[in-house]
Amino acid sequence: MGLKYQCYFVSHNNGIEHEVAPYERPALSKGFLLPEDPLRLPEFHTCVGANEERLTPKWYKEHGIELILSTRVMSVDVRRNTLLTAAGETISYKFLIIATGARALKLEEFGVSGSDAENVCHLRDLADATRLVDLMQASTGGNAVVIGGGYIGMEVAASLVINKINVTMVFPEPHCMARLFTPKIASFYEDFYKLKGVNFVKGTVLSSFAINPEGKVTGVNLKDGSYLPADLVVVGIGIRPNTSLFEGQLTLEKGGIKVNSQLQTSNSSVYAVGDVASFPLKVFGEIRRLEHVDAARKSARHAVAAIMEPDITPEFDYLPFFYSRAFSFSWQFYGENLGEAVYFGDFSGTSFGAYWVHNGHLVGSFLEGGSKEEYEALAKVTRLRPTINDLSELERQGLSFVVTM
Ligand code: NAD
Ligand code: ISD
Repeated sequence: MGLKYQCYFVSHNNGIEHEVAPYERPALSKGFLLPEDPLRLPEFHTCVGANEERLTPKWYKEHGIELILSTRVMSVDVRRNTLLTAAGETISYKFLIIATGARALKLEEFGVSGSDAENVCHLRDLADATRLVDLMQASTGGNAVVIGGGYIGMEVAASLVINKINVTMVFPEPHCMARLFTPKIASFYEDFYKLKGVNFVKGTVLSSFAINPEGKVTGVNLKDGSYLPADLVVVGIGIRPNTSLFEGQLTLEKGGIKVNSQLQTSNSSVYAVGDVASFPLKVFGEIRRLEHVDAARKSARHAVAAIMEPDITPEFDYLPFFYSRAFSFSWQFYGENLGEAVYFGDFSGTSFGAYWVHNGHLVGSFLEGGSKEEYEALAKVTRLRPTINDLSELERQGLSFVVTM
């Protein structure tokens, strides 16, 4: 086939990240952190999560794809269709797919220094996760502070508890997963985490690290004046797309590289996929950038189809999908959390959910503890955006509304 596959990683350090073939990041904040039977490469190379072929180095070779690892792209010239690598090699392309993803935000960007201390972790790549495992093993019975109440915060807090570490979570919002959850959904998870011993400190942020003469963080000072002792700190305060190679060359929007409904950027030879791409979300009629593995997989697949078969590839028509797993929980969300939330199921049990109704249409749905069939029905019906005239009838029908539709 003679296809040249340029594999470009942006990472925070010079760890093992650069030496391995692409992998599924969701594993890093879940199975990778478990104390027993942890997930390790090659078990989670790219696509394993989608029940497809595992893309090991052997797979790339067998498919005629040159996988260039340990190589940083220093600059790109989209007018000349070339990349320049740190090794001084110029690579020409007919088509370029940008999949540079995003980097973890650091507290330094909020004026707090010290996040490069040896016991402060971010979690974005394999090197970060490997370091976190080592630190967890050295901190059994000790105290961890988790900064941030989003995906990383919630998934890592659960793993820390499972690793027998005392956890305090600190975040500025009134409840966890503020981008997605309503207070009612959040309180279900927070109550469970509290039963597991997790302490929540909400409505404040860190003001400084307390650092000992050896350069180790011993605690964190919060803006509300309180102090939390820490043997380990995990920072999960969001990400920023890696766009710098393309700034001034391609159109940007919503912090990402703007693409059309074929994932094509403002330069027709260049496509962008995954966390870095801001794409037209047809269902909502606006440009969005989504940070989730499902959007990454599907946008990548679509970009390739658009390159290979431009005449028959339809517009990318994506329904936002997010999921998470922690402790024994597993939830899925489809669509958007706009309008009024209508709850169903047993919030004191193991399965419950919510619909979001906006301007008389069901636009979003959430389910904890569903079966494969229930999640499929949820996705199918949410995509249809059915008219909802009576919220109390929707509440009464609950999950059967989507299952029987
Ligand atoms: P996030 O956006 O999910 O959550 C960020 C959290 O940090 C929020 O609670 C926010 O209020 C808080 N925060 C922001 N500034 C803060 C500050 N100065 N002090 C304290 N808290 C602060 O981001 P994340 O949890 O860091 O996750 C990073 C990325 O990884 C995201 O793109 C996320 O979607 C992805 N991820 C997804 C999954 C999943 O889909 N299951 C799992 C892990 C990571
Ligand atoms: O599901 C996930 C997950 O765990 C991530 O880290 O999606 C994100 C990535 O940002 C998607 O590439």
